Amino acid sequence: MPTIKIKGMSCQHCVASVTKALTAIAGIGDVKVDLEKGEATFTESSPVSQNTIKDAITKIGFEVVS
Ligand SMILES: [Cu+2]
Repeated sequence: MPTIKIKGMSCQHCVASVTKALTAIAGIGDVKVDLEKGEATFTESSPVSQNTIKDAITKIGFEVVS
């Protein structure tokens, strides 16, 4: 299961925004965001490029750090 590190999340509202943004990407499902670790995990039903994910996160004001 892919895991990404996200910088800038501080509350459950951020978690909800990130979850929504990731879920909206075609091919990504079962998104789980861990606020304390600053991580998101998800499943891919089809390959999704790192850039697509980074763009979606950057667009809502956070940063993918790995
Ligand atoms: Cu927040």
